[in-house]
Amino acid sequence: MDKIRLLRGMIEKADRIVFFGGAGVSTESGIPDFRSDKGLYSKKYKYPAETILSSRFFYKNPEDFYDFYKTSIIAYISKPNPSHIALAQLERQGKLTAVITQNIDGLHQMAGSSNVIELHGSSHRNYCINCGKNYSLDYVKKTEGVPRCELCNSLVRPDVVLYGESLKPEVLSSSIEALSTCDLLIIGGTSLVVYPAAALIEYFNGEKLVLINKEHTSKDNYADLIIRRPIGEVFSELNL
Ligand code: CNA
Repeated sequence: MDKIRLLRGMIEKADRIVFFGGAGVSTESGIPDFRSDKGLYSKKYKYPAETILSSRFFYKNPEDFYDFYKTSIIAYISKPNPSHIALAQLERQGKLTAVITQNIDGLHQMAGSSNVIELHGSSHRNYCINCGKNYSLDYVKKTEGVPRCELCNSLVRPDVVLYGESLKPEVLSSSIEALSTCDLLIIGGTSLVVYPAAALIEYFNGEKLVLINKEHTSKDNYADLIIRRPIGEVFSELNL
């Protein structure tokens, strides 16, 4: 049987589906991932991308951080693709209980998903590190250079988890709850090398595990079905 039909059958049979995804879910929306051939880690910058996206670097060199962050990440945030749209549709059908994402682009919400657990936060939320005033993504995009607070002129930072920072406990606990109570887990567009996010899938204890990723991952051996194709194409063909 072809893999699309197999996956469709699993989705039909499941009552509680969770989707766990990463940057590969948004590459078909034009947002580069980190580790693909053309991903951000393959480009030459003044500093390695992992260094720039660390908490230590952010507070020491906000100019360089924002230069990279604005031109290489948030500039590309555009429109949801068929993966985001199909996952929102599955939630409306009462099949999908949660999307757990490592992405910070907000495209799942834009597509209409409501239970989105953002492991690494969101570029759509920003706040002043001194007084806590909130700012939109637009504010950050439109400010030249480093965004500063209108009230106290302090640094505004994205509500994203930078390297060296911890994931929020409530985000971890809701992910564990969703993963340990679903019967079908679909993992897609993630290299599964970023921890602790990748370790969360160990909490899955349900019937079927599906992996949709262009490349091999360390969890391939755990999967009941592996589809090594662009995930947007897979969801389009599913025709949910
Ligand atoms: P990654 O390490 O870059 O891995 C992406 C994986 O997806 C790779 O294995 C690719 O082969 C695969 N892939 C790429 N495109 C597709 C596609 N169309 N269909 C199927 N597979 C595809 O990214 P991870 O998410 O695993 O790493 C976690 C980091 C990346 C998180 O901290 C994110 O915040 C961060 N990130 C997020 C965004 C975003 O918000 N859109 C963009 C870039 C990086």
